[in-house]
Amino acid sequence: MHRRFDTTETREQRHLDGTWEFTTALEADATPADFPAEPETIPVPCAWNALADYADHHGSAWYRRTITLPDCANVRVRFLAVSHEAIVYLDGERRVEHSGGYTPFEFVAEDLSAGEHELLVRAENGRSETTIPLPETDWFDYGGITREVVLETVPNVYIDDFDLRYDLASDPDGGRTTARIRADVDVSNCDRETDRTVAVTIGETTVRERVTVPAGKTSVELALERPVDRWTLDDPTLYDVTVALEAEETVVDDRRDRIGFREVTVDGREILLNGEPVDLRGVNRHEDHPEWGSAQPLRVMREDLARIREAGLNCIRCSHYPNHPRFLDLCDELGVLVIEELPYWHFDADDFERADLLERGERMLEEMISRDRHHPSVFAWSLTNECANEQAGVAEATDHLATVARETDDSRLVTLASYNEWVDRGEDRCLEHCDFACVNGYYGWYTDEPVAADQWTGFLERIADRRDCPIFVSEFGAGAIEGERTWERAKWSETYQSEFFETVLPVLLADDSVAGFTIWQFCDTRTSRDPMSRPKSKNNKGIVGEYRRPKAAYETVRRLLTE
Ligand code: GCB
Repeated sequence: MHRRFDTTETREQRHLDGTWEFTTALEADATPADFPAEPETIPVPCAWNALADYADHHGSAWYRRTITLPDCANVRVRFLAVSHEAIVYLDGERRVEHSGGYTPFEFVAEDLSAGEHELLVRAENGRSETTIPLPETDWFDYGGITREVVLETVPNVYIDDFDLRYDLASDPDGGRTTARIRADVDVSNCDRETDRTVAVTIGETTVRERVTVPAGKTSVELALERPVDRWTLDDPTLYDVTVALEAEETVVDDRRDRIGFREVTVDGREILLNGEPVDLRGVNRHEDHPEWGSAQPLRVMREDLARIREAGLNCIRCSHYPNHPRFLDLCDELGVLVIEELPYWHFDADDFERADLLERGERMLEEMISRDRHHPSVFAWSLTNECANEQAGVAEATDHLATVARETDDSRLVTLASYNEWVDRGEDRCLEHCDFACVNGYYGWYTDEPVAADQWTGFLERIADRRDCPIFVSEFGAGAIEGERTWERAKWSETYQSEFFETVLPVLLADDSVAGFTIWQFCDTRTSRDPMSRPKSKNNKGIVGEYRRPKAAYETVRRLLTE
């Protein structure tokens, strides 16, 4: 069984999945009153560009639906993702705006009357010089309400959020592990000052603490009575967590989640999971599928993970943005490690200075950490990908983001993906802010010479000379058009791609400075980039095709990693 995100037992919770009214016909300055009398319809969640009618739509679109409340209520509406910019109206009144297509946002409306209410969303997937990501990326900017919308009623005093942090201690012989846990619980009050009891339950231990709102925040310390099983790759143990609000011993509100106990650290060239070196062998994965675009059903996520694990891979870099929380749930359950990333793709110093792009990225970082901090699978936050790391302005922005990441969550590693050229020339000024160094390398693809082991050995030596920390090859790969096989091993053939991994993987596996790698990439993905370098409008570097049919390279990777 699989958990639902945002679970609760006391709140009435509804997923607003289904058919919404929809229009792409409104001008940029339209208001809710302009919504047409006879609109079209669209499913939610859905990426509109995955539908034939809106395949090429880049710009704004409006969504509308009615919600019916049986009684007067306070209502919390949470959007798991709207790509990329959103403005939400309830009964014609603007309630919340959000920028960034991969992190959640919400609003709470108090004292709504029983009966019908109109929910309206303006979504925008056009990119500009003031969006993150910028207009130019190597993935497709699908638009729409691409993840679920959850509506729930909340009582007058309710749990807004909670954050669990823990310290683990093991017996000297490494046997029993005990956990000391701190739960920071935010309680919000929709009306008057009230006393409540906060009860936090993890596994079989419950701890209670009185709290007076609107003071609002309380911290509860727990030492779990029984030893805990650590979350490991072979045995990914998870514990249920309930945070409840009680009034006179009756539960009046609750929120539930799951947590796994594990420690991630670095030591010399190694990344340690629970104190033991872990060999990270992974793949980069975009949220993309020819039929669903970025709004993938759970079945696709499950099948992707099955293919990934079958190939002997235990790690995923969610390139280049926070993935669906259900995907992370699956990684928690299966014992797969995850690097999550912000969509700062190819930014230079001027980009970071434009408008409020640094503050906005900082907010995305906080939203990503706040959403995912209880997932044991997520072991690192990646701040940027291939930004102009040789520029002082980029180094400053990186330093700032790394500080925010560490202040918000000191239990995970911080990294970013640099590029082979800057590292080779000794010009990278950003990797020094990282706990481990991710470097993307494209020797044997974006170079004139065919792939050769010594290019890679030399490259790894040069990184190791420059950075005294674990080295992680975050991208390497070659394009292969599905079905293309050639005798002469020409670029773009499955033969070349397969030979590429046959050559490079053994070098990475044998090098002690390399703590891990993520292959570029899992499957072929749609892109809006230059068609000369992206045949069939795809990034063809998948080791499986767009429909997940294995290419020759998949079999090579599987053989090298599992046999
Ligand atoms: C990269 C980028 C990635 C691209 C990939 C490629 O370095 O990080 O987003 O898609 O190379 O295929 O060129």
